[in-house]
Amino acid sequence: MNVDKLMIELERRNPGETEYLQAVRDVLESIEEVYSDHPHFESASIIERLTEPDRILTFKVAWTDDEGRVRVNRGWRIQFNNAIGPYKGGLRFHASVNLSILKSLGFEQIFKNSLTSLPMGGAMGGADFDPKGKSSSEIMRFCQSYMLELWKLIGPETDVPAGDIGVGGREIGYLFGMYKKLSGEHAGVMTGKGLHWGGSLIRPEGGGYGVVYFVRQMLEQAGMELAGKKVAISGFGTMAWGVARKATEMGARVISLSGPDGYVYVQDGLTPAHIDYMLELRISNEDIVKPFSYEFEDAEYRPNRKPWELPCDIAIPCATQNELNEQDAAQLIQNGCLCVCEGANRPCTSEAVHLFQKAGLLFAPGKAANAGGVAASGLEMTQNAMKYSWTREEVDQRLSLIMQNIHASCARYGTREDGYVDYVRGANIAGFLKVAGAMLDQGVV
Ligand code: 2IT
Repeated sequence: MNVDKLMIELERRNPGETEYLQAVRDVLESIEEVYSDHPHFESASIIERLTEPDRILTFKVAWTDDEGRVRVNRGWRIQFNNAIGPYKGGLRFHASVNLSILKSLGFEQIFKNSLTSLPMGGAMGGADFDPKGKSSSEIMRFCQSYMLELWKLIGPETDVPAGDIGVGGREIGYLFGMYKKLSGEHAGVMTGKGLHWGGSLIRPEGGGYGVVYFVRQMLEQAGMELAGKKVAISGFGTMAWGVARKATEMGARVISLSGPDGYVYVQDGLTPAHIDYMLELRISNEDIVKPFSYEFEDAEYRPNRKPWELPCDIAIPCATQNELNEQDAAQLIQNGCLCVCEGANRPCTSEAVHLFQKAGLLFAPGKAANAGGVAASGLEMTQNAMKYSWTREEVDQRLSLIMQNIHASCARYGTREDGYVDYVRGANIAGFLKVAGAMLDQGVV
């Protein structure tokens, strides 16, 4: 495999899609060796086939705001690869959404889902709709209009969307309601559903819990433990909430949260009251963490700054792509950080990742570490198929086991001769081999 040559061709076919091209390059660099070791990958053009999504639906979403004005957004669903199971992945509603970002996320999702060991292909979708400041009725009308197009593409055995940034339980409810109306079926066509209509216990927490289970494994492998560690996190959404809950429960001290306008520093660590308040912030559609400093005396609001300036043992970026750059990485390293684990999808720039690895920090990419979210989705699909619900403990146990297995796969393919585990390389190779093997078995389709 010649990575540069493949990238030139990809750039020609996908001009300007920076995020997507970077996501592909990172995977290609990791798998170069195993690809060349197996000539049948090359002869079956596995890379060329993997980097071209099976299909992309782009559609208009017209809806009426509370003032009676008609608004128009653009919606997408990218069905990337279904070699190992039905297309599976989130929907993101955010002003920044574009085709390149969704393709980068959809591409990553193929490998992430493969790592979970559950039968799920890769997909991603969303809209350039900004939920900030919108009323619940506006959100409902938007979701209904979105589903008017999406429903033709999805199904429990075809494509099973879930949430992502801007799409939580409320939005899944509105989307699912419209799907049910249009299809006439109460089917397991989405995950993240409400508990009383097909949802799974631990799905909302799954992503965050999974990240903490993964960090526990990384530390254990390196002869350390989570209890007593100082943890800086960014974000304030479902992922940050789940991480804060589980890390605190396991005896770590979580000292920050953040929004686009700055971060909140809590010296003694978040308490259950702080963590519960995170849910209120989300429900109010508030995208800044400033209200924490009104609500809690011990929460210090630091506007227009990032939590990566805080001395900490562990950093867990849980906000969005490229939120942690080279300077942030240098600062964390200088402050003696031991471990960086991605809660969000691609929050660390490639330059930041290289710095962490060069400095010998433990670093885990989102496609391995945050796979607990989609793994819990997979467990929701299983329960829907059985028309049964597992208890909280049953789901949590399965999730914990899945995260242990993902860690073991990363270590298996990513451990260097000097003993350092390159989790990026391990995750990419383990995720890739399974999908590539399935594609080979299934012929040219
Ligand atoms: O990034 C992710 O893995 C998700 N947004 C969850 C996807 C899913 O289908 O649960």
